Amino acid sequence: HNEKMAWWRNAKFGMFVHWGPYCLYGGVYNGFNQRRGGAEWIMNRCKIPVREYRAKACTFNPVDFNAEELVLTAKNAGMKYIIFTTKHHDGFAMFKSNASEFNIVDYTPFKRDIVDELAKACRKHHIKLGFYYSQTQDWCNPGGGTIRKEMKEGWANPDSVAIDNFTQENLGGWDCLQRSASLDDYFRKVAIPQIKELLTNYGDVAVMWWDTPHRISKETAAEITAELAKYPQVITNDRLRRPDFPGDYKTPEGRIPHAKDIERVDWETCMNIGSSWGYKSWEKNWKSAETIIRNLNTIAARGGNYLLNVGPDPTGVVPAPALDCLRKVGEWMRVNGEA
Ligand code: JFZ
Repeated sequence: HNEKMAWWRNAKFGMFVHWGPYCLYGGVYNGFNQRRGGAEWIMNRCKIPVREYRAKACTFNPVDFNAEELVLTAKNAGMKYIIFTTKHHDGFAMFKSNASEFNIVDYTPFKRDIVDELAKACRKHHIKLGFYYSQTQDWCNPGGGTIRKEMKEGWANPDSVAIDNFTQENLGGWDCLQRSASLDDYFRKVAIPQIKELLTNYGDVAVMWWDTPHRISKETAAEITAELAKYPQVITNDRLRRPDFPGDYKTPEGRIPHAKDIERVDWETCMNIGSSWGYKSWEKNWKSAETIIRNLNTIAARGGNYLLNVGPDPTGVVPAPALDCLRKVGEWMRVNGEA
């Protein structure tokens, strides 16, 4: 355990990247700004039907994406690792997958395996690469899990799609296509095969970053854990299943824990550089470089890591205010940080 954690404990600073076809909406649906939640949640928040969301994903063509540029943006800011959303809750795989055609290579005109390009660029520039993978929630693959199924007042488009009544807690969401298979089918046919693809097709994986530990069974979590055991270098966070699969480190979100609560525990605060994980076209609340530097220092002083998120836009580039902030952070690091 200590051996595989060594690089991670030294790293202190990493880049989180939330990127997928949700960036095409940029937090706007049918002319309305999404009112709540991150822009990566727009499909769920606005109850966009599976067919419609898939049609949108078909147009994803981020021709300006350059993996090396992204990796160098991180490296120049003093970051030592990248955690990339290989599949977020929308179910779209940013890598070539044989388990679901809903992936960047088979479903879009772009046809490039983004995870592969990132893996190569990270190896070239000595940056560790970890994979965010939404293991239970999957809104587009049949049987995938869903939370927040119901429409609520105040959402951007309360009448965008008719919602029928749900009877089984652990089955899909607002669209009958999601309920055409069971959650168990989804794990067997999509999630577990994709996790195996991620662990085998891209060289050494530094971290598996699970998310939303809802409704995954103990058996399924154990099966995934057994698969991971074949790759002893892989570090995992604490969001596979709670509370019996604690992983290697804790993930306080958007906040910096007090030192007295986190003694002798590995932890990583994940935080946005703006106000949304996924790209939001109308973002106004960009954090200043001063804020980021102060947070990084507080976190490092308390023994944690800082995972700072950026959300590339539909063309494949990180928004200018974020780049500007990271450049200033890098300047500070070169003067005050450790080389
Ligand atoms: C989850 C995702 O739903 C979200 O889109 C993003 O990927 C984020 C990093 O993780 O959201 C969470 C997860 C955990 C908490 C809050 C939001 N939490 O523990 O407070």
